[in-house]
Amino acid sequence: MSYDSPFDIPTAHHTKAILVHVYAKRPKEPLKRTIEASIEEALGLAEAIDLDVRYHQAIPIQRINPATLIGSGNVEHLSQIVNSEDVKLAVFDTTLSPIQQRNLETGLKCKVIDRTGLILEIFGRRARTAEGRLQVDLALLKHLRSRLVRAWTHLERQRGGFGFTGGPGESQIELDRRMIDAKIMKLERDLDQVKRTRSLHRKKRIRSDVPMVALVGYTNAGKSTLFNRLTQSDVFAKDLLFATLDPTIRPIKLPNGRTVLLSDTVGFISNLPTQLVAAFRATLEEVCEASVILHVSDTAHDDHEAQKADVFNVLDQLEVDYDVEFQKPALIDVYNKIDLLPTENKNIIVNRSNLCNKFVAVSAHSGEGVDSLLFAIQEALQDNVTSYQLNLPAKDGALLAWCYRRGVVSKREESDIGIILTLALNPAQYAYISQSVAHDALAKL
Ligand SMILES: Nc1nc2c(ncn2[C@@H]2O[C@H](COP(=O)(O)OP(=O)(O)OP(=O)(O)O)[C@@H](O)[C@H]2O)c(=O)[nH]1
Ligand SMILES: [Mg+2]
Repeated sequence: MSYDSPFDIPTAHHTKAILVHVYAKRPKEPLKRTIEASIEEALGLAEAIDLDVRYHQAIPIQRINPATLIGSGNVEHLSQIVNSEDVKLAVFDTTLSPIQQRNLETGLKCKVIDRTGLILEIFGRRARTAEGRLQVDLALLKHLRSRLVRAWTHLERQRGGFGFTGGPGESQIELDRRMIDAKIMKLERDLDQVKRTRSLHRKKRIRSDVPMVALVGYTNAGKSTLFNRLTQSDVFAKDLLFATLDPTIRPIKLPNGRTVLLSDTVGFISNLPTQLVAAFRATLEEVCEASVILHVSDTAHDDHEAQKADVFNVLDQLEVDYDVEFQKPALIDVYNKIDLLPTENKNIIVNRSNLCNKFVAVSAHSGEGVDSLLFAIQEALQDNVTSYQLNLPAKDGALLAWCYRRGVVSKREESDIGIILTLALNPAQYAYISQSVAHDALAKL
């Protein structure tokens, strides 16, 4: 699939790049991550678009320089490296103002992108479905609109096709802004359509009473690997940040025979641009409406705790109303990659997991703990159930099969007129059955 980088980063070759991480020399709050870990992650992001990072540096900042962020001495030093290594791109692992970006490009004599730009570039290359493309394009345009200080070559190339000639005397920026606004409006309309279709699908699923279980977590936590193990499928999973972008949904069977739908989706990261969170709302709505959220984390990662905090931060931005007390949706903490832990640490986590089913230790890699996870999901879904007795005429095989498929049958007796079932039903299941049988056939126990 060809991809036209909005930041003009060549996609065919390993572009030579430098990476600059900046941090406050005297931070107001203690840092959540070490500087090394932050650089490691930024290098991972650069790798995700095949950059050939020739040099990286962490620069302490005492005072933000409004013109260049890092000050002229640092710019001079970096420009020498850019020159000697024939570097084409400088990635700043922070947010740059449009002015800083432009001045840095002039000073370094190469293209400059910041963290948001880098993440948008990755997402742009990963998006495969029409919906993914729409969401990325929308986030990208909003990003570009917020930094209209110069003519964007990307827009330059596309200009002309939209018929925005503008009146005489209008500035180029105003023209760009109008063009972008028109495109944003169109994309928002298209996305609305996608949302409507998604919501229809969702309503259908709710009607058919197949609960949704959503995987969420930091990028590279192992969501897709776990998804593949649970669904016996083969979606793309790799040691790569943002390997997954487009959501996938597949059915799985719980130990009691009940079928649920499992969804895999885009991972989160610290400082996820708000435009991206907003743009991916349609995709992430699956998460908002899931009956159970599986929060997958990489237990073996040094930044495990900081990553968890970042995920909950994004869930809050999405206004997902999860609940560890198993109201709706239930949240299960899945501690993944336990195979990588030293035995002692692993034992502590596994023991804790044995005590509480809101917390499950697994290895998506080896399969250890996956059975317990299935039981934990089952348990979370049992929440909110009431016992009923159903007198079912023997001829109603379809409803009988429905009850077994959903694993709600706890007792079965045969009588002269049919079958008497004891059922554990949640309100949606109760509503479904009560519609399908005579009103005195279903009674609360
Ligand atoms: N050792 C070990 N590696 C794992 C485990 N689960 C996943 N991995 C590895 O971790 C890397 C990331 O896995 P993915 O499943 O792609 O992670 P993800 O959460 O889907 O990541 P994104 O789609 O990028 O958000 C891959 O190299 C997996 O093989 C595990 O339990 N143990
Ligand atoms: Mg994935």
